[in-house]
Order: sequence, then C-alpha cells, then structure tokens
Amino acid sequence: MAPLVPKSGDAVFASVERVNAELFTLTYGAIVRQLLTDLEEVEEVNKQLDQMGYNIGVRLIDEFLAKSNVSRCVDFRETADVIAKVGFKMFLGVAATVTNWDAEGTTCSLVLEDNPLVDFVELPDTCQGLRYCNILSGVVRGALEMVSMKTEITWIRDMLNGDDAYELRVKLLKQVPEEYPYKDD
Ligand code: MYR
Repeated sequence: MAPLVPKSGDAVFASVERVNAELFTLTYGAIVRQLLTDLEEVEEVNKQLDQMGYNIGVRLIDEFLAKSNVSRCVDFRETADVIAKVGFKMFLGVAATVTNWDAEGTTCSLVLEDNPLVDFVELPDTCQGLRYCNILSGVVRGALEMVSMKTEITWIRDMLNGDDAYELRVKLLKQVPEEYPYKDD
C-alpha cells in the first residue's frame, strides 16, 4: 500500500479547483436540461441561456476589472485580446484565439479549441439547433455593454454540432463614448 503523504498546498488547491470546475460544468448541464424540459422549444432555451449569460456578464465585469488590473483598451482589437487571453482564462480556465478580423477592425472571431463547459456533454438528436454554450456569448455581450460597447455575438462553429472548434463571431455595433461627469464652467 502506498504510504500516506500529505498533499502540498498547491496540489490541494489544484484538486479543489478541478472539483469546482467539474461541479460548475455539471450544474450548468443540469440547468440546460431543466430549461429544455420547461421551455420545450430549443430556440427558447437558446434565448434564455443568452439572457442568463448577459445578466452574469453585467455583474462579472466589476470582478474582472478589479482582479485583472487591465487598463482601458485603446481600440476594439485590444479589447478582443483582453477578453480572449485574460477574461476567458480567468472565468473559463482556457484562453481563446482571436482571428478573422474584418477590414474595419470591428468584427473578429474568438476561437476555443478546448471548452470545459462541454466536458461530459453529448447532445441527443432531439436537441438539434441547441446553442448549448449560449451562456458564454451572453456573458461577453453583457460585460462589454458595461464598458460602453454594444455588440452582436453569434456562434459560427460548435463542436457539439460536429465542428472542429468553437467560434464566436463578435461584432462591435456601437461604442458609446463615456461622458465626462463634471461641467467645465
Ligand atoms: C476596457 O475598459 O477598455 C477594458 C475592457 C475589457 C472587457 C473585458 C470583458 C471581459 C469579459 C469576460 C468574458 C468571460 C467569458 C467566460
């Protein structure tokens, strides 16, 4: 029998993190399943997941800004990099790649090759059209709205539907300039 050796602090922390991530993944799966039962229509479930994500995103931005120490981005390209490299890493545990920019620099793709949210997930045929990860697009949309960026976000690749990666198309619709809060007189 192997001797009992106490785990180091780091090892304990890593296993707690793994258990937390798995618990989160399984809980999310249970929520999606319940929504499918309650709402019946896949399109309604997609909307609901997006809305849930949005509600999370508008709150999560404060935690993100406080913890990440990122300063104001100079343009949308920098913002996309921050979301992909810092935001996704912080809240999902994996970074995304930013790619496929349009000429104006207002639309790009965030690509995930690994997505912990779908660990243990297999979609039955009855779930055709389900955007299982819609919570993520909602989170990004909500968080960006809180820093004055209105976006439209759509999934264009989804491994649960047989694609080779997850790809979120992020389009900046409008950037509301922040108002100077004091009068200059
Ligand atoms: C700025 O104010 O210019 C910085 C804006 C940074 C926005 C970052 C939004 C982070 C969203 C995290 C998404 C996590 C998805 C799992």
